[in-house]
Amino acid sequence: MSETPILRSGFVTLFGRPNVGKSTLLNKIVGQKVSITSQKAQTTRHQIRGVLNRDGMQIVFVDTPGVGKPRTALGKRLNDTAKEARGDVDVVCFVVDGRSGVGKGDLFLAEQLHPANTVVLVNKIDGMSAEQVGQQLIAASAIEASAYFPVSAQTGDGLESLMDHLAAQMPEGPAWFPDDQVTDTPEPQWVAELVREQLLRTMRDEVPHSIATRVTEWEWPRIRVEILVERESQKGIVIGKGGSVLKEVGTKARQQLPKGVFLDLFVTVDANWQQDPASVERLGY
Ligand SMILES: Nc1nc2c(ncn2[C@@H]2O[C@H](COP(=O)(O)OP(=O)(O)O)[C@@H](O)[C@H]2O)c(=O)[nH]1
Ligand SMILES: [Mg+2]
Repeated sequence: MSETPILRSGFVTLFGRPNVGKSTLLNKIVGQKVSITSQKAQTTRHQIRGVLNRDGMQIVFVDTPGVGKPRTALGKRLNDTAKEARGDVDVVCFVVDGRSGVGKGDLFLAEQLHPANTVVLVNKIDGMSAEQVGQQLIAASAIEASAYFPVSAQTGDGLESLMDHLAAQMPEGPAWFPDDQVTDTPEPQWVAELVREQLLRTMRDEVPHSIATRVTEWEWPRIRVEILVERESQKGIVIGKGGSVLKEVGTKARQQLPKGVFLDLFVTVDANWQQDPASVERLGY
């Protein structure tokens, strides 16, 4: 940790509908994968913090679960998590998807924001024409905010101007994290997340929402991860023929961990984990 006092610091929340690219943005901004991403809704279930240190400044970005209509105890918990994250922050980056277009869902969510500390990010502009970007910025202007930025979380386009803008909004404050720390997700939770990410990317549509993961044993370099599903039939899908799916998931997750880690994955059926607030709580969501 350096001795240089941090003069400006603050919290910036990434908020918006599922799949608009909030987690991809966070990873790009902090320059390291700290939040898992996929094409499925409900990928992000925890509040994930990523820290950006720049000369004399520290910004803590908070990634949140996308907000939708809750149908289960898990869905409700995720919405609460997103709301909590917006409570006490300096800036809210409200992210919309420039490709699918700004829609009613975005406008509905945006009603809860305070325009003075809201910045709208029109994301996914890579591959969009200047005209399309312009149209989406006009559509986004229906959301009351203090600034609007076209960005691409994938290429990093537009993020420099965004960072300059955010830097100017940061109040004087302490360093919330040591300057070599990029995130505060505990290691076991991160390993469980990497496994869940691979499951999300491998499974077809219905199964992913039924899946939860958690580390049950941590005896370095051996880590045992439990995969919870809701139905017996899903257990078969997750394991795959002769264990093929589980093996692929394990291999891809392990590639992102330090060399020599031994990942031991096993599947259990818990019919109600999503409906039962106690289960949701136990899983740490
Ligand atoms: N083309 C493109 N795709 C993106 C961009 N940002 C995110 N995505 C994709 O959009 C999907 C959802 O991203 P994710 O970060 O998980 O969205 P979240 O639910 O808002 O956190 C993933 O498949 C990402 O690869 C972008 O700037 N350009
Ligand atoms: Mg996410």
